[in-house]
Amino acid sequence: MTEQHVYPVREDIAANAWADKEKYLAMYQQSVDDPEGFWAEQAKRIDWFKSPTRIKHTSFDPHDVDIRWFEDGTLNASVNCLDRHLATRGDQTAIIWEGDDPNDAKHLTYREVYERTNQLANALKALGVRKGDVVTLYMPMIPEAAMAMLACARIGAVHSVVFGGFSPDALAQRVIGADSKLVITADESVRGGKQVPLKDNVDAALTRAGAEVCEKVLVVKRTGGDIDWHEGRDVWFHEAVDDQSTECAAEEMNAEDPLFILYTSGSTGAPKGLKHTTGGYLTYASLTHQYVFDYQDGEVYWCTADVGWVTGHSYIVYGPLANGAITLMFEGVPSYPTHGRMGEIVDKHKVNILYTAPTAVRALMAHGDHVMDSSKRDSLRLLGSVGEPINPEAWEWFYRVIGNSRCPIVDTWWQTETGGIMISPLPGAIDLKPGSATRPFFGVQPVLLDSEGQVLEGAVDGNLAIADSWPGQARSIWGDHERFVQTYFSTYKGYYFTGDGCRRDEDGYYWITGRVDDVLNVSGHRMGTAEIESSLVAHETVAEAAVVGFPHDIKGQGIYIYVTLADGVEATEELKKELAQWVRKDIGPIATPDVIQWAPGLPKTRSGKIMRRILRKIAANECDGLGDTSTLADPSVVDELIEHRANR
Ligand code: 6R9
Repeated sequence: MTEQHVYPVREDIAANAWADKEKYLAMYQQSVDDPEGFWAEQAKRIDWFKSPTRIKHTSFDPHDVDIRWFEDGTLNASVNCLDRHLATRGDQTAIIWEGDDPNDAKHLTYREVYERTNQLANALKALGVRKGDVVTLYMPMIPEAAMAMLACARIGAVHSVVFGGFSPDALAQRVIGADSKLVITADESVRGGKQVPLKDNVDAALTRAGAEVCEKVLVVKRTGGDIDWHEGRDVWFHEAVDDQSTECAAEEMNAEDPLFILYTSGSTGAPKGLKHTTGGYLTYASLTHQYVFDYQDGEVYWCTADVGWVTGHSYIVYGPLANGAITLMFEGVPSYPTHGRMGEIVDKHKVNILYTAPTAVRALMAHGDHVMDSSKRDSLRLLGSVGEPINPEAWEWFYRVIGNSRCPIVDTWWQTETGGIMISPLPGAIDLKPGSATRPFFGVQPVLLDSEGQVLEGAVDGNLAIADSWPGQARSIWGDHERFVQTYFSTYKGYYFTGDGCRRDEDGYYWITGRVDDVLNVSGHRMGTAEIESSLVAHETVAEAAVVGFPHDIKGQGIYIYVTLADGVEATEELKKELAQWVRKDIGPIATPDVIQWAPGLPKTRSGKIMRRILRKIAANECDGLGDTSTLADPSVVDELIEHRANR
């Protein structure tokens, strides 16, 4: 462990930062001693129609999980992201868009985004969208995606963004689950020089049983590629929007009215639509964006995530725009047309703050230091990491090569469920240790517990839970509050359980060790093993399947699959390929299996539970330390699996 290596706060950063050491400690202390007072003060960063007087009403009691913040306040998120900046920075860039093609870029000012968003909001109304309706977005990384989110917010519709890499079935499941009447998409998206048929995927999704709830499809013309047209259902975005008025009165929303749903994977069952509400979420996204990235007026800020993930919601759209920041949105992939692209974009747009994922850093690192030779990256001041634990080697490389040994790295731990960053350094306040997310943000009280639910003190390893509510927290699972309670509040009574393991060191720093449940993290994307397994068993040749993660140099975790075939089916290499394609098509490219091993039998307890612990060890090639196998119904299956381990 390279834990001894500490990077002290840079004095020049501390001198101008929003928080130095003393200020962080004082604010943190107040935030936990007097949450009401602290958050009442912080809520003033938001423009309210009616300011909240009731600040915090939260219970983690499993019999009555009830989370409300600022509950008598009213506001509109799009007003906070757009209208309130017009007077002071109407002509300042809000969004820098960098296309997949390096020759494609544009700048949109706050006024331009405001006007287009209002037009779109009017168009949505004309298409029959009303307050409380769910609108599904299945879009490329183009400014229209951000504007669609804000237009929904403006009229009180709830957006549900589905990552553009998901399959038609995955999209259909989410459209149906949210009872969504309208989908906004594009003809095609462009990534790495290739077209992705978004509209075709929507067409396919809407043929699935139940998907007829969706009545309208609004289509942005991105490439002009060939698409099918469903008269009466499909509407061109430009035709619906161009003639609308650039003024649309903003709906007055209660702080606890839903702002969006975002589906994410859990350890069991279908993906869950986490429900985020308006007042607490926006306050938290904007406060964390300011302090964690130490955002200073006029700086160019680039988060490389996709808007299909929570990181894109909070740190491309809502946080930065609420703060009047310049946010860069990149359509493509970091390896196209060359591996130097990320650095070239930094130089081209003079990016000051770069927020990316460990998997992207490791992919670059694999090409050696010269991969960054095509850029200087002199404009960078701060780096950020999110999505999975960053191993100290990748951290050091990120710091030395991308950041020219000059820029602090904020390693930000958080989740779809948390709405915003929870554990992270503040660059002017907290010394860095490569691989550690360091310390909690204001209002966040991390707790480590053992498997019996005992709270652990001091330097120790445990399961990470949070002791009290913070405003950005998800309020429920859409349409299934009971599942919300079960998933997050029943493991440890009185706590929110994160599903992550974590170590606390002697200095009180937190080191996230990864998921302790059956959730995989592949290139920073969350995937439930159960989702992949149920996809496989739906194939006629498969009797049973077990999915585990294994250590992967670039992706962090790879997908390793054990398949038991149905009687009489021949185990061929062709079939392996077919099954890999099947999963890819069913869920999306991010779920493509890395390894498939035939398993005549799976290790099970006598009660029939698959012992994943053993399968994980075999997949990681740690066959010596399998631990206790005495509870297995048939221990010989393990020897068979070890003997035929898939060669990698
Ligand atoms: C924001 C986001 C959440 C899971 C989370 C954890 C892992 C995210 C991390 C990290 C270590 C970090 N994770 N950031 N692990 N260090 N800085 O990624 O949300 O997609 O919901 O994933 O990702 O395991 O529980 P989401």
